[in-house]
Amino acid sequence: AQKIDGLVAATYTPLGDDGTINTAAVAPITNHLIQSGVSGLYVCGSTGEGMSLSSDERKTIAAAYVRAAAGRVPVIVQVGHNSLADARSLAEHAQQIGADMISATCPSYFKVGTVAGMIDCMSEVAQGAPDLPFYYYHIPALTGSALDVVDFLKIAGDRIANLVGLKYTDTKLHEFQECLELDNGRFDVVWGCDEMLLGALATGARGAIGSTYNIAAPLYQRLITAFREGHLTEARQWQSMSVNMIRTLNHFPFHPAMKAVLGMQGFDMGGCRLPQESLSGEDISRLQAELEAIGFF
Ligand code: NAY
Repeated sequence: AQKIDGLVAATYTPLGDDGTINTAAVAPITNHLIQSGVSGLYVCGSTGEGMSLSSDERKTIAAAYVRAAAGRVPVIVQVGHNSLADARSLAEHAQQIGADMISATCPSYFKVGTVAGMIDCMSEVAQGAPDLPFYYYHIPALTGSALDVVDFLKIAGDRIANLVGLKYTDTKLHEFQECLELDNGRFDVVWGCDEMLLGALATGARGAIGSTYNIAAPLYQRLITAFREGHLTEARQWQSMSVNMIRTLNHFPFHPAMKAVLGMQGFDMGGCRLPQESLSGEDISRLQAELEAIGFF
């Protein structure tokens, strides 16, 4: 099966001034991301505010990114939903519109208590798009379900026909390595914590999905090249820049700040949906000054 390789941008959902989705902004950012070396798009995840959109809006945004990518890079649609029926219908839609892969979080209001329960939930979703590779989206900090993913893979691998791996958004490198090495590398396990990319590469990562690849893909490309060529000191310097950049972004609500940076780079993404509070004009100026001070611009 096709594996995820390189940097995949967890894309933003552009919003207009009135807070409705602005599909016209999808093509320009997509072209920019592809030109800056991104090798895939992950749509309607945490970054894309998938959980703050209606299912109709999610379908519209997914279709806009698939259309804009036009087969140049794979598009992975995140379809997780508290209603498994809705998740399944989003999966069906992703397959219909020609997305390349799907991924899903588990329900999160009521927590999933056991590996068997997780397999039941995820197989219902994955069956909506039987022709597409399925990645379980492990993000315990947001879903509150911190099941043992190694156990999940061991059992789910034979129960969910199209399960190919995980989007691993946690910080446990040892667990990530275990998932990667399970059954001689049977599963594609994709890294999701941008500020620890170097550690993940050292542990065996091939692909990574992240929000900051939207604004700084070249920085991370240099990190990967330095690592592959064995220049570890240089690779650490690039990672350290990323850590610094993320620390600065975290002085503000993170995703609204990221959207503001994309605005500074010429891509108007608008604000975020509540509960994420958008930045004021004054905040945006302060963010820009702070990023200039660390040499980002
Ligand atoms: C998603 O679905 O958009 C992602 O999970 C992308 C991964 C991001 N994690 C979260 C929790 O949003 O890119 C990371 C994260 O923003 C980055 O490492 C900065 O902390």
